[in-house]
Amino acid sequence: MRKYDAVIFDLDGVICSTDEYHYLAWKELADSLALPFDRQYNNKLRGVSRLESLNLILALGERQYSDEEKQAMAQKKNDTYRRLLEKMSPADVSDDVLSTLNELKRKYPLAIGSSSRNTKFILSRIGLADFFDAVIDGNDISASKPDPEVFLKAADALSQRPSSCLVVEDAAAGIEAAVRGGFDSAGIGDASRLESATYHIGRLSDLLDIL
Ligand code: B16
Ligand code: MG
Repeated sequence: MRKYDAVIFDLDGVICSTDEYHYLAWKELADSLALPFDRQYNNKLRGVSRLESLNLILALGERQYSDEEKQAMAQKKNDTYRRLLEKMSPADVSDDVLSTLNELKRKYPLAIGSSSRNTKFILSRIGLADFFDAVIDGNDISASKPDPEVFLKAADALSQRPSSCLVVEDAAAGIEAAVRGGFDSAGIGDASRLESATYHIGRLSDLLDIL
């Protein structure tokens, strides 16, 4: 008997990598504010929403900003980020990821559960706009990871209970969201070192040993 009936994938860091583009866009903003933002600090922003990411960056300085100022900064960062995303293409999906997705699609309904409000744009850039059975992203939720809302909505969209779905995540906030939502999880990348993840995988095709 199989253990899971559906798979929910995080996008950034699992299906493709936009980390560097997030970093470059935040770095441009942080430099303009003379804040000491670097690649290591950028790791803290993984899986976290845009506004929460901005708050973490602004916490590197002393100054307080109004909500309007923060909205303008987040918009500026996103404009830079979107310009960088234009460079993405289907070549940004590795052979390992693509073959694993195709193999799993023959057996399971598949969903995306991402904090990113740019999810649909990224999926179209990488040639996967119509691939998934459900896509729940930052535009569909009121609380971002580590809140489980994004995964609960993805399970619901697939008409599945959380206990029937496996969540695949690269970020600590995403694994915590899975645990809080009652999902088993497979941690990849940074999340492969987290004890709270149910499985620890080195590459996406390792899922084929679990599913
Ligand atoms: P946006 P995921 C997350 O995507 C990223 O990991 C995180 O770094 C980013 O701040 C967040 O999306 C919001 O992205 O500014 O595009 O709305 O890992 O949940 O797929
Ligand atoms: Mg991620």
